[in-house]
Amino acid sequence: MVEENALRGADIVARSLARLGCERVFTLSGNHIMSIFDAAIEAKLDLVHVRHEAAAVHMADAWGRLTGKPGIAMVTGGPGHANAVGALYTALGAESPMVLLSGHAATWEFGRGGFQEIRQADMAAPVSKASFTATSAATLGREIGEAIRIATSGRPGPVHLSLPSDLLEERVESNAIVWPHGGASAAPALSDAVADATLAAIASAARPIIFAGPQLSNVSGRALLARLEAATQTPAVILESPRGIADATLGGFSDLVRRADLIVLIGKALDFTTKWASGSSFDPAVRLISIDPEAALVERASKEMDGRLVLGSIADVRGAAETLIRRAASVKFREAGWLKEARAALDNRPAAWASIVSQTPGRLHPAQVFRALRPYIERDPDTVLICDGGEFAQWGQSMLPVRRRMINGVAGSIGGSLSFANAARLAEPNAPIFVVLGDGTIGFHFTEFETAVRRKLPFVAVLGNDALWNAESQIQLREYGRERMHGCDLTPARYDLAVAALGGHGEYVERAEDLAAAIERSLASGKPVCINVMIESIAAPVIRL
Ligand SMILES: Cc1ncc(C[n+]2csc(CCOP(=O)(O)OP(=O)(O)O)c2C)c(N)n1
Repeated sequence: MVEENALRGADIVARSLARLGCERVFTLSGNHIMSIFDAAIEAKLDLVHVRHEAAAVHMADAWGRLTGKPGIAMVTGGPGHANAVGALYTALGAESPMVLLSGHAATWEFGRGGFQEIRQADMAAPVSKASFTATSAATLGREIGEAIRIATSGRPGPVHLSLPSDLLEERVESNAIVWPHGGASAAPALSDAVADATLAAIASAARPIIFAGPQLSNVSGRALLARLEAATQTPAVILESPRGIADATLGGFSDLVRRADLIVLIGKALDFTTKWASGSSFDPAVRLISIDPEAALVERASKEMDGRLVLGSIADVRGAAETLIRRAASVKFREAGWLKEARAALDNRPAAWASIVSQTPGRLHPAQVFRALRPYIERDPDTVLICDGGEFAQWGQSMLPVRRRMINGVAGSIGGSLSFANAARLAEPNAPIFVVLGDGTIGFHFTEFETAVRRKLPFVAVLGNDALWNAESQIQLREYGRERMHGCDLTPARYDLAVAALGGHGEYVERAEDLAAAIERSLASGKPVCINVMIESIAAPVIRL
């Protein structure tokens, strides 16, 4: 307990978070941050403590993606920070509004070989929007506010702030404390003139396509994009997978992209996922429009397109979409033929998938798993679907409806899903939550099942167990030949029993006809669940028109 007329730096941090509406903190304890744990009692912060610092970041990332509000992760200095940093990579790719608060050696230890002292801000810089170290106890609140403001403004993303332990212990007179101001800074609005020029380019194109990024991948973003598609008669597609235009979610779309004559990027980087709109996947004459809150991405598009950028504009993504929809009402667009063709390509799935079965006794084909799972994902529009891993998850992405979905994103970083599920359950006490993941992937943060049991966070993880890191194994098969496949094998471990041992519920499935009952029992258990489904090792689906 501290006297109210003089607060510790730690109290300023905890109360600043509470003032800014961040009452939940994903964390793992450590010397440098125990003062904040102590201060969290008066500030009434809910400390969700986990089993690896990266899991705390993954949870803050998922919280940011699902709620649109900043997720907060807090870890100790040195090794705790180092463990957390890797997970920032995923949050950066997903453009997730989140803040990593890391404890840090005391300021008087800087550069002197202090306990767990390392240049933390430098370490986190490449994987965050901003990365800095607090400079005084009195201004800790302002710096927390600044970190949150940067994370939630413009193109959202992770921000790191290190908190030296002596500043957290220091007492500051209440009249000297600089408390944070809330709020994000809005990116500029798309001007009517640029909106009209964009719409004119779309109207005069024969086969335009709109690509959006993670900022529109939540429920409201998808609804907005659907309205933009309808208003402009132009296929509008989210690219959020590292497989880009070849993402199994997009059916046979990659074959159709080749014929596009105009691509409009709205909050989507011109990067490897778009194949930089060049090469054999694109018409060499295709033109581009880039609308993005980040000037550097508009500049990149201009440089890459070398004269084929019709226009670029720095603007807020959602506002831009709304403006385009509003002004599209007075524009005449082409007949619906191209849009119909594009939607047919996006919905295209081989007819054989409806009946494909395993050739291996005791193992299911991934298509059998997702045929059984589909009705459970479909029956509640609030269902959160989390896909993680390689080939098995790709089957899931292509066969399950996309409404509220989280995938590892353009970062292509596997392993976050069990943490995502925990955060999703905290954000959504009642929605069904399913995870689809591979047996390699489940190992990264397996003990998050213990967090889930401890915090009573039920979800159902459907594990495709082929005793293999199959995605990489498929690369070896393709590139180097069957006889050179090695280093990717696993055991057919009983992950279901391990989850039961941690206090959750486990199911083991070797036959397709047993899967539905296993899902029913899992949902009825009210516990965190692993359905360990033995599957054949099948390559990810490739859909051709
Ligand atoms: C953090 C990270 N490490 C490694 C990889 C490379 N990688 C991508 S998919 C994959 C295999 C996943 O195996 P599993 O979870 O069993 O799924 P499967 O492909 O067998 O369905 C690996 C190792 C990655 N993308 N991210």
